[in-house]
Amino acid sequence: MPNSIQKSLRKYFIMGSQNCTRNPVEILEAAVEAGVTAFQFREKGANSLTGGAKIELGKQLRAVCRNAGIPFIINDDVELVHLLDADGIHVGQDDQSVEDLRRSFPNKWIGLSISTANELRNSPLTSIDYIGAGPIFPTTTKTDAKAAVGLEWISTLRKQFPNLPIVGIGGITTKNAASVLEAGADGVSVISAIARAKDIDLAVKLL
Ligand code: 3NM
Repeated sequence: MPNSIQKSLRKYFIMGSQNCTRNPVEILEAAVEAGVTAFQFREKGANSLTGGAKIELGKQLRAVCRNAGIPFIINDDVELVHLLDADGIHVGQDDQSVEDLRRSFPNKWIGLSISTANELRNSPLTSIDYIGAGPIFPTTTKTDAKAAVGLEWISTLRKQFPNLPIVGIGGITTKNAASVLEAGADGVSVISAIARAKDIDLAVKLL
């Protein structure tokens, strides 16, 4: 159902408790109410939860997505995908191989971050459902983010793969989101543009 993936990527909110200055469940509820089309639980990096606390928060966020009828994707945690019956998993180039993931999860969405032509050459695209392309703009949210690749990376990918679901990531704001779509992405994925917004409703509508 490629069409449905492309639609779900339109406003793709990513977050973990480390990105939030208030209750993550309330932030996700507000984002869902405002119209985000997918959510990725990315509990990772400095100040993130682990073990039982991560699972407990994941359960609550999963429930919000189930009630709203939007896909719930887990960042790079196979066990949690099983435990929370997530709709998919997103991984980076240095995480578990997407071919192994496809064997484990024949029917779930698998997203892969691809930042360069070299990574693209080494990525088994037949095993994935969508590409996360970025960082499009500079970002400080991910401390180990690569150098910004610019909008050209989206247009390059789009030219090569007219039908592959592509979502832009990294430094995307209400002000530059339209340029990401114009370059050919199916949608924008953001952390701080929503998690740190003063007015989540307005931010989601402007994305
Ligand atoms: N992945 P913000 S950039 C989680 O390039 C993540 O793969 C990236 O946060 C990548 O929307 C990034 O606040 C951080 O810039 C995105």
